[in-house]
Amino acid sequence: MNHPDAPLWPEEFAERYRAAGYWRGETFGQMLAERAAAHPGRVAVSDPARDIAWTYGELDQRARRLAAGFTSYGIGKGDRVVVQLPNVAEFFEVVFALFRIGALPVFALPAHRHTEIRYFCAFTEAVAYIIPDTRLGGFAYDELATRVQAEVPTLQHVFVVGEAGPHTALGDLALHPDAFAYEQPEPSDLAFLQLSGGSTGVPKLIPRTHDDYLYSLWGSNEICGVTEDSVFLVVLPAAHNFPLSSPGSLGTLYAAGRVVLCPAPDPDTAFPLIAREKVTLTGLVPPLALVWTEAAPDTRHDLSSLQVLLVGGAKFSEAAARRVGPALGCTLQQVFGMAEGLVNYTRLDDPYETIVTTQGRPISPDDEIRIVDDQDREVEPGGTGHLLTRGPYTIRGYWRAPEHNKRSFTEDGFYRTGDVVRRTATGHLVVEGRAKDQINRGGEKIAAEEVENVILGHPAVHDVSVVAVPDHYLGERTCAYVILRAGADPGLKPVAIKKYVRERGLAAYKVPDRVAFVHAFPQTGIGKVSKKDLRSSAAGDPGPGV
Ligand code: J2J
Repeated sequence: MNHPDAPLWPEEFAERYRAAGYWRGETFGQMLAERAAAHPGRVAVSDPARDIAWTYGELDQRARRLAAGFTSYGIGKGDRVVVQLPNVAEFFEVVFALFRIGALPVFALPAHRHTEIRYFCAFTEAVAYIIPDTRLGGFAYDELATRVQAEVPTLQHVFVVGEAGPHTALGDLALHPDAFAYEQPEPSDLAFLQLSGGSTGVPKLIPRTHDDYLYSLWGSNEICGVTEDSVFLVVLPAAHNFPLSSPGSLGTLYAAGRVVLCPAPDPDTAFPLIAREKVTLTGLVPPLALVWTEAAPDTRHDLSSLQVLLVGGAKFSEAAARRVGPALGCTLQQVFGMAEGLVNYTRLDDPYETIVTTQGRPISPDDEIRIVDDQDREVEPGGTGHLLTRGPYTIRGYWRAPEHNKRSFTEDGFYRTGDVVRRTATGHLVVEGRAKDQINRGGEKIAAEEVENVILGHPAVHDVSVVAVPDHYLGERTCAYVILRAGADPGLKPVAIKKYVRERGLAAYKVPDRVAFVHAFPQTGIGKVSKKDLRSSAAGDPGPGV
């Protein structure tokens, strides 16, 4: 299928995925309307910290009103809208309103700052940007928005959840649902743009359709046992692909279950909510899973409703995986997924050893997996190699990135995940490493090149290389090796580089944990910087630095 901004599935594949029943011809708007008709009085979304609980009927009504409001501002099908909201109920009102009118949410994370937001707005030619007020967001997003609006000519509107300040309050936007007619999207249309963890200078945008994403939701629901009795706690940032779709909040809404928003991920915030709301499943990155398993035995809160804990986003060590069941009294489900598509889960009824030692197997019988060597030749069964994948919910290309797509996809449409894996005899994947130039900081992905480009802007810096160093808690941390210019101020301290990165307005998690000044980088045989050698020297003695 051709789309002006994104390569989609060739027609023969689309036909196959429809015929197999994966693509059900639904849109998000229809899905919510159907749930609201079937279960009008059942609670869909609760935001206990703010005393909000909306039924399916209310959520659908709110999304329709907001859709009319957006339409009255001239926002419509295909328009991009950058959404940067914390875990608040309005996140769902906003995204379902945008889904309904076929406008594409661009899912920014609350941690993103000026550099990222300006890029998302400019690159997608966004017409609107949706933010929380300072009280809700804990950061002056309104000031950021004013600045970005002055820089990006397409950005006409800033809508605020809470106090409007100089912008427009989202609450003032809701109009009567019949006030405006709008064109609704087709199931094969794009639904939103998700962010890639990335390994390049600027983040890539992932175009997902209604058809493909909805399949990943109901496919996940079957595997994770999500039904209308499920209560899913959104602990990680709501817009991230994992808590959104694996099976996440949207999977739970698909099943007519209940979504509960957790404003912060620490046990002191989450455990009382689990007890009060009788949460049945949630998803965590490994460092949080460690904190939760440490805190659970001493808690006075009743966690017995919790049936399944999904852990993914980064490798969960076998030792940590073994601690989950005893500490939390629930079943661990490992998940190895990616916003580009492919999601693997251990199955709830897998043997215990499989659950604690593998990262699961794909959702779909039509998820094609190839494990190849550096020359794209399949490795021996059970061998370790690069993971390539293609299937009914894995993209065929990034949004407006034709050159990059030639490198990230094979000619026959397989996505090069950058992950190094092996497959067990049962078809489960074990993540053994990574070939992409990325740091996975406890599930938060950092493209080395993005940070390197920022550091290269420092007047005293001649060259820089950002690598991962092992960390007991996060799995990996970042270390920036910097070569200074010949005439650089000898009094310059490594900490000045961190400050510089922060001041460029990059998300805080991308600021290097450690900066070290060096005279040269180790080279590979062909004269390229050897990040492998840098990583091993960082893991050993990182030398002087901060
Ligand atoms: C090792 N590495 C993992 C795991 C992801 C569900 C779960 C996670 C994501 C996600 C997601 C891993 N062990 N269990 O979107 O729907 C690393 C791999 C992968 C990259 C994708 C979902 N689970 N990873 O983490 O797009 O390197 O999605 O390619 O943020 O995270 O990152 P992201």
